Order: sequence, then C-alpha cells, then structure tokens
Amino acid sequence: MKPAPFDYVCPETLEEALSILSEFGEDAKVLAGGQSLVPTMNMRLARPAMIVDINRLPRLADIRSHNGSIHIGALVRQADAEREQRIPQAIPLLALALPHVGHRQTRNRGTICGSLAHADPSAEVPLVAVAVNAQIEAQSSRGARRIAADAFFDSFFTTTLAADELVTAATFPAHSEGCGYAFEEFALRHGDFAIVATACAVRIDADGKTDTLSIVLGGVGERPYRCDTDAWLGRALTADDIEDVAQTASARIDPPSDLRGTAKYRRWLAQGQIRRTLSRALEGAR
Ligand SMILES: Cc1cc2nc3c(=O)[nH]c(=O)nc-3n(C[C@@H](O)[C@H](O)[C@H](O)COP(=O)(O)OP(=O)(O)OC[C@H]3O[C@@H](n4cnc5c(N)ncnc54)[C@H](O)[C@@H]3O)c2cc1C
Repeated sequence: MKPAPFDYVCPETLEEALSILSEFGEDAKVLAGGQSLVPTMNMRLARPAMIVDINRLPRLADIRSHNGSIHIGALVRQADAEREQRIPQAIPLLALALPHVGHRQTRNRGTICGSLAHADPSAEVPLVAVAVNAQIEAQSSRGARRIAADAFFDSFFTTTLAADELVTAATFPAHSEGCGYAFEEFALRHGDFAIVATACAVRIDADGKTDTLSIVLGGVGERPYRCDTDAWLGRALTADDIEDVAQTASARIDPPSDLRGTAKYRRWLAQGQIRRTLSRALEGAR
C-alpha cells in the first residue's frame, strides 16, 4: 500500500525543525525511526501533509549520565540502547524490556523516544518510563519543558505533547542501591505487541521495608496503567503480601476484550505477571 501524497523536509538544525512544526501544527509529523509512522501512513491511517525527518539533527543521538539520571536523545535507536554497556547497570528495567520490542530489524531503526511519542498502550518502553518515573524532554519554538511520564501518556496513541513540540530526549533515573526490577510480557509470537505486559520496580529501605512499589501494566487500557500499591508500602513484603498485591491489582483493572483475549483472560495474565515480577524485583532489591 502507498501513503497519501506528502511533503518532506530533513532539517539540519533543531531551530529549523521546530519552526516547520510550528508552521504546520497538526498537519506535520516527525519521522524518527519510521517503524510505526511509515506503516500507518502506508495504511492511510495517518495522512500528514508534511514529514519532518529529524535524522540529521545534531546532538540528539547521545546517551549520557547527568545528575543521577541517564539522558537518552531522540535519535538513540532501541538497538543502540540495547548494545550500550551502561544501560543494564544504569536502567536495568529498560534493558529487561528492550528485547521484547519488535524485532532486531525494527530495533535497528526504531528509537526509544519515538516509542514514547507513538504511545501504543501495549508498547514496552512507555511502561518502563512510567514505572521508573522517567521525564520526557520536549521542545518547541515557544521553549522547552519536561513532562513526567505519568503525565505524558493520555490515551490510545495520544500524548500530552503539543503538535509543535518535538521530543528531544527522555531522562531515566539511574539505578540506586536497594532497587530491584522485573519485566514480563505475554504475546502470541516473539516480536508481537504484548497482550499483557508488566513492568515492576521496587525499593527496599535499610530496615527491609518497601518504600517504592511501582507496578505498571500494558495492554489493559488506553495508556500504561499504574497499579495502586500504596497499601503495601512501608512493610517487609511476605509471600502472602505478594499474592494479595497480584489479586487486588488485577481485580481492579478493566481491560478490553478483543480477538487476542477476553478481559477475564487479561486479568488472569496480569495476576500471574504481577506475582512473578514482584517476587523477582524483591529478590533483586534484597
Ligand atoms: C513488525 C513490527 C513490530 C513491532 N513490534 C513492536 C513491539 O512489540 N513493541 C513496540 O513497542 N513497538 C513495536 N513496533 C514499533 C516500534 O518498532 C517503533 O520503533 C516505535 O513504535 C516507534 O519508534 P520510531 O522511532 O520508529 O518512531 P516513528 O515511526 O518515526 O514515529 C512514531 C510516531 O511518533 C512520532 N515521533 C517519533 N519521534 C518523535 C519525536 N522525537 N518527537 C515527537 N514525535 C515523535 C511520529 O511523528 C509518529 O507519530 C513494531 C514495529 C514493526 C514494524
């Protein structure tokens, strides 16, 4: 299939890119890895009048540590992050999730920030971003701002990014002592989007009590779903607590039923994934 006609620019400066986005607004689309944009254009689900290819913009392809965070620029490919030696140490949850994102071929082009901007509710990188409280850095001709991942995802394929804003980077808090992580998903085939995916991050304090408990589900709603875990904070979690979290959190979700699974099936998948990821994350934290 072929896309509807469109104009294409490949600016060499950020200022130029932002000025075109500001001029075209909703009629423009940013092209990063093209792994989601091009198929949707080919199917004519998207018909942008102007494509702004950001692949020649300087300084967007860096991964660097800064003030206890890891900054991942908008042109960092998923495969670059997967290969980068610092990532398993610095952002363990991202390292666990990346092999589940599509295929090696799609990860060679697809970007971390493109996945965030695309906001597929089954995608892995958005779950990680919400679970570890990443910040999304956005820029427009009007200025720059940082958006907490929790506030970034709005609905199916929709974010709180304005039409003239470009994601320039995502910043993930670096791993610290006492934290543990786990990621799990169930998909029909490897490389398919998850029917249900679970990202879990916990932190245990010096007394062995859980002071952070972040469980985020994908594939169960219109955006990454953060389970309410406040009731289990401040305690040394036992096997009974883990079971309680899994049962309570999975009972509270209202997932869709579709050809890949009923709501009941998704709740069942979520329950098992929460139980296993929380157990593994706690082991890692201890
Ligand atoms: C066969 C196949 C299987 C896949 N399986 C999975 C999977 O299992 N899990 C998964 O998460 N993904 C999967 N994907 C999609 C993944 O490969 C994409 O990389 C990702 O969703 C988008 O990243 P991208 O850089 O390719 O973005 P693009 O396709 O270039 O852009 C996607 C959207 O985000 C916007 N955008 C991109 N970058 C920016 C930016 N910097 N600022 C503002 N807006 C921006 C674009 O305008 C567009 O609307 C799959 C793709 C294919 C083709």
